[in-house]
Amino acid sequence: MILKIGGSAITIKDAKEPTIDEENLDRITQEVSKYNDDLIIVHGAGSYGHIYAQKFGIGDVIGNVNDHLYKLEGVCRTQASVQLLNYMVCTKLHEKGVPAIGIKPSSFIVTDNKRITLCDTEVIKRYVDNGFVPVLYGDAVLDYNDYMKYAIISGDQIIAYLAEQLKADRVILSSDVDGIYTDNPKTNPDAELLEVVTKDSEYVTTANNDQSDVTGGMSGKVKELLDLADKGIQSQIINAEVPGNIQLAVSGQKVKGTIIK
Ligand code: IP8
Repeated sequence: MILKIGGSAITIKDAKEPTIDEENLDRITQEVSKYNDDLIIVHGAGSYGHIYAQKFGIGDVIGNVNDHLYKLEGVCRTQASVQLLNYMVCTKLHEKGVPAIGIKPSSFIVTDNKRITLCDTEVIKRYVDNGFVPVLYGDAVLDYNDYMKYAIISGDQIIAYLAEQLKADRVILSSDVDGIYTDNPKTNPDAELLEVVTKDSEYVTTANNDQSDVTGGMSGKVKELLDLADKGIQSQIINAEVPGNIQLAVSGQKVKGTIIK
């Protein structure tokens, strides 16, 4: 099983600087610890990644030499910040008895035009086979496109890639909303949660303007998951902010949310 823990659930995403949501991290890792079969966790970056990625314009076309120097600093700062978050997530998982192994995506993934092209999953697979729980995350990586040189990959792109390569049985993506709606539930009281979304569904994904999200928020997630569904792997979006949801979902029980197939 591949589980994405949304960055908006474990960090305060609209904070002005990287800020952890201690309470949620503690609860979510506790819920995850109830699962004891093959598992890969991927977490989002929340305020640990998006603030830097946006400030330094990582993934934008590089202008002059000074701009390149600025981007170098940005890649360093983004990587260091999300790695720190990963360390905190893994440490919390260890406290709950989960054999979590932090794996730095930028050390073995290269993108081409922001899509993963180089990524050897053998190490991840071997960790899983030995009973570990690899924990990856959205990161700033090298990109083969010489105009941009660097890119941000979301945890969502990573889960879709790993799910396909490692033939995952189940993919769960937890975020800070219940799922996908027919319309914006904040502005339309008649908006309904869709239990199932396919590429033919009519749905609306909302953006929260207070939060910097360089990887496309919910619409980016749905796109990744619809592509995955096209390859025959269905997934489920659930709300990690609701206590008990992750535990129910990982144990295969019914949870409010949206299935993408
Ligand atoms: O939070 C974004 O990953 P996401 C990664 O899964 C960075 O979209 C570094 C902003």
